[in-house]
Amino acid sequence: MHKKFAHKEIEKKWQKRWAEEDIYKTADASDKPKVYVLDMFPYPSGDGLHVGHPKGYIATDIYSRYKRMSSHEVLHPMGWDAFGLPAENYAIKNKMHPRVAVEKNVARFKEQLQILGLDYDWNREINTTDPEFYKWTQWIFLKLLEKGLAYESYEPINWCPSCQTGLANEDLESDGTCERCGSEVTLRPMRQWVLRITQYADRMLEDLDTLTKWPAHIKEAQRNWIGRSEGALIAFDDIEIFTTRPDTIFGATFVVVSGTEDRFTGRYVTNPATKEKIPVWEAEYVLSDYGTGAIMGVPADDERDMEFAKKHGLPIVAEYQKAGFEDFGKKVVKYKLRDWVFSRQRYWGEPIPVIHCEKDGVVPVPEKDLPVRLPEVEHYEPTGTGESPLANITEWVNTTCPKCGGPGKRETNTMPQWAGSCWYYLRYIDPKNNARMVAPDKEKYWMPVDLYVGGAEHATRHLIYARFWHKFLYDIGAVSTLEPFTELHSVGLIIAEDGRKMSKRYGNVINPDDIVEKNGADTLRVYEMFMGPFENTIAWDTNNLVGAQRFLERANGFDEHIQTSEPSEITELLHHTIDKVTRDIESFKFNTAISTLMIFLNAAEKEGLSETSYKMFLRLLAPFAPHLTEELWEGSGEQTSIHTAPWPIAEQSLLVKDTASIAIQIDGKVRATITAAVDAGEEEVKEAALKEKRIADRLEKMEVVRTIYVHGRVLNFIIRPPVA
Ligand code: ANZ
Repeated sequence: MHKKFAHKEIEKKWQKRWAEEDIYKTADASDKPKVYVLDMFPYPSGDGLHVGHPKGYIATDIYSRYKRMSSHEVLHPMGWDAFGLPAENYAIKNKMHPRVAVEKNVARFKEQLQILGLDYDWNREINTTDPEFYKWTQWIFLKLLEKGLAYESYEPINWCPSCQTGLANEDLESDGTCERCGSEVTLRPMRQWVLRITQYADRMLEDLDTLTKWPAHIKEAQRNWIGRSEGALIAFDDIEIFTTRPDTIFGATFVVVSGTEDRFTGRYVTNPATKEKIPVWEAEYVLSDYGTGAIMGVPADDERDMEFAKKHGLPIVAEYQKAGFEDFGKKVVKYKLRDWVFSRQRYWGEPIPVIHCEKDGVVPVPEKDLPVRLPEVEHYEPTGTGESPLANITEWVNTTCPKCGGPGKRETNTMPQWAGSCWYYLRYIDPKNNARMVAPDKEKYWMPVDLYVGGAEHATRHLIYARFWHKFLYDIGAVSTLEPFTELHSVGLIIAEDGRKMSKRYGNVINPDDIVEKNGADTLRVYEMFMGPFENTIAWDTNNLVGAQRFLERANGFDEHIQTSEPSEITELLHHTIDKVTRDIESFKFNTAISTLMIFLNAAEKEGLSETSYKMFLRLLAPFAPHLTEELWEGSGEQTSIHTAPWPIAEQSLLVKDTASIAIQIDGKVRATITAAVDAGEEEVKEAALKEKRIADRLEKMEVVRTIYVHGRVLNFIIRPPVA
């Protein structure tokens, strides 16, 4: 039965009650198993949220509600990543102090999240621009400095002429433009602070293999970004080249060094293998900051070298002798990853906590003097001179050297936007601790983060930096795990109905507040989860939004179908539904979880259901539609919140209908029959088959060449005697 409901009243009533009763408050430690569920925290930009933002937050909300109902202690916090260029550029554009802009934007974002009924424990809210937070960001920097992992350098770095600051490679788009504003960047020599991330390259690479619950594409992106290559350095007279193919040296007919245009230098060098004189060219395709910035050209085996040789009429040797990998020169490992350029010539960031003294050089600010507070200024626009706006505030800059007591000057560069997000997940565990970054017992209980959800664009930025800092914190004994995030899901974009990105420029942005106002928060939540697979990019569709609303209206009228006795098919279907919804939430398949609930509703509307089953259905729907289900739960006579009620458990004996018997063959002969879930995959069936003694015995001394699986019917092992 369709039954409309007053979503505005219901939502207001329950949000107020949940806040009053603080039902989502997380204990610091507990006897229950813990689950730490984390969202990538937003930059509170001036535009507020559009409907794409909450998609990930709704998913983690469902997951954490389900875990809370399954008697876990749940940590699901939220905070603000509010330093850095996005906040500062917004403030400058709107002629507002960045601090004021951030306060305003945070208030707006928070309100937008709260009307969705998300279960965050707001007692643990953090903000990276809060001095009590960035004190610890500065503390980590001091530790990096102490261990020789932060250093000053004068190398040319990426400079964005529009943002007027130096940038790291991770701040560039793949075409080399500034990620923030799209400007062409130039190389500019300047003093900068750099973090020795390359020292962790091998460990970051190796430990990717332990992250079995990360999407393969994200791990692949990190592997490519770190870009480890084993090769050799070979001297062509005074020019040293880097190659991964020293075996091709007899085919090298020219040398190319990095340059801005294709041109012959007029020089010749000797190929150490052939002893022939070969020309030295300059070209753009050789990168100045990779390997040695010089290569040997082997047109026969390298496509780019072939193209270059043809274009400039250079010799091509098709047949040549292969050298042994070891025959020439030194074996080396090179990385694409560069050390992290860590200073910005901008106002809105964490001050780098060091003092420059004429006598003592760079002196770290003593830990007891942290935080080094960002001073109030009138002009915070970038200066463009390569100096930060802080350089003009002499009362702040001039200080005393902590070592000799003589005059000193504060470092005026600030940290990049990524600094706070490198460790923020640790602070939620112990947000008010002013003696430590995080208390060790709490850290041990809550870490690692069990589930992390956010945008795939962070694959080679935030997720690289955070893994680096985490490993460093592990090395200094500040955290107890090697990796910060056990399971990762990337959230697919929601694009506009017209198929374009939602953007003010196209006037196609859908505001979540409007949907909540018109259709309700529960409708928006169910709709966004029902759109399709979580990781896919999907276009907004208002018709389907109405479909989600109808489903909830039917759930609202569902109690009219309650009867004293229930047909056995409905009982069986309910337990199948419990089983499927549970597995689907665990594996982030929210769309199929919702369709399973819809199938049950359809059937039980026709056949009728018991009150017990009705209440189980409400509990299964509760994480998706927390307001409506709470109202119905209360209406059914319950006194305490549905969100703290136990999650239903499927009765295994009622699930038999969902199993199939599968013939297990060896070389085509049936040797056993097993029972497995209808939707079991090949791996699952194989595992079950190998548990059968008759099968295991026959396979024991044989090698399985391959298996053939006919879904739900036959698994055939093709074997042969093992090769000695
Ligand atoms: C000769 C050769 C023959 C190469 C061949 C490849 C294939 P990775 O590390 O896997 O990316 N190279 C070296 N330094 C370079 C630079 N600064 N800019 C552009 N290219 C550079 O690839 C390393 C290979 O890329 C090296 O091995 C070198 O070309 C090129 F059949 O040397 B090779």
